[in-house]
Amino acid sequence: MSANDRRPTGGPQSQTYDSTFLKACRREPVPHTPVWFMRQAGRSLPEYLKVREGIPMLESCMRPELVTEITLQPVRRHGVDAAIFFSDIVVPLKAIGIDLDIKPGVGPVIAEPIRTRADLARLRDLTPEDVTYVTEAIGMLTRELGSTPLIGFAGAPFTLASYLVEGGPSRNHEHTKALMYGDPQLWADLLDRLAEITGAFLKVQIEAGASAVQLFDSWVGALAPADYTRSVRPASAKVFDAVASYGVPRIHFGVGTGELLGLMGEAGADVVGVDWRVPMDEAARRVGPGKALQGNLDPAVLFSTPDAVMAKTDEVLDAAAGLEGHIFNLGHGVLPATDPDALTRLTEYVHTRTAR
Ligand code: 1CP
Repeated sequence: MSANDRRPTGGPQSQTYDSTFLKACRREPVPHTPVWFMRQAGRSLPEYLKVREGIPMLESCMRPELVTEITLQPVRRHGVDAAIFFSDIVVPLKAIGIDLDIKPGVGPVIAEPIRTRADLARLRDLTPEDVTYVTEAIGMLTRELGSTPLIGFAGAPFTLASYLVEGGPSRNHEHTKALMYGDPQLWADLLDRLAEITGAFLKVQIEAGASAVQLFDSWVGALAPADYTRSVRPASAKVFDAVASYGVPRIHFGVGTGELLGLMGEAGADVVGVDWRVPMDEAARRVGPGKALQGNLDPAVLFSTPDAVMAKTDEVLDAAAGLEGHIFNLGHGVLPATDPDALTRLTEYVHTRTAR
């Protein structure tokens, strides 16, 4: 089933159905181009730093009231068209008992990396009881958000595998690729396990009220198309299939994925996220008809002058002008030192320039 198919009859998703963001995801006409920013909550906001003070990252993801407050902060401040649930891609792994931490200034660190068949047994199924704090937070959030959609998210199997196999952030993904090429069956089984867990985690978020989901395959741009098709796409497709029947838009994004855009769309996304390296019109050619696109201002542009930001934004909007569905976003997450006022101005600028 595609995201276009049906209007929900009740619950939070019926309140957000006519929002500009969801219309653009469904490639319907919109009053203006909707805007949200990956990593819109977080260190760029002083109000975030204040409420997070003294609370470790993973712990803050498990406190529903704090999650609600942090998720709402960028919506209040910037007037963006969608909220993204405050959490992290490793939260479901923590929830099934993997010993990991999110280290400040580093990112996720895994105590014992997963590299052998015996290690696979540590990746048990995720049940809704493992993440009751997610269900609770999304319930609180959707009540507060009303007609503003909440985007749920998860890490895609490849990107999760890269953290689990490397043991932490990695530039070259050596261990991950060694496993992928050296033991294709173990690799396939690992990705399949992760697809089950990720699919279950997205279901929890949709059942709780998320109106769209984004699958982040942040680091899959490290792969050549043939390897992606053979070794990754089946698992990503399994995740998209797991949530297809809900009819909520499914967004797929990765960094440096210019050569993979068509294949990532074929994995089952309704919306394909584009980083800043490929112009939106070229991205549309690569993805083909029938999908909306999201992107793609270089987040570093926001460190430039307001005039330069507007000029670069015009380039994005002009390149996206012929698309059936466009959601404006950055080409990757908001950089921590970004001036929040630049994001507010950018949101207003896109709304005004695209008003129709
Ligand atoms: O203490 C802190 O503040 C830690 C910083 C931080 C934050 C605010 C991390 C550690 N994660 C997050 C929240 C987060 N992570 C969000 C919600 C915020 C929002 O978007 O409004 C989201 C969507 C994520 C998803 C995430 N985590 C991704 C995919 C998105 C992307 O940026 O590509 C990835 C790759 C991660 C791993 C991760 N978690 C944290 C860091 C610093 C990293 C990246 C580490 C690395 O470079 O490998």
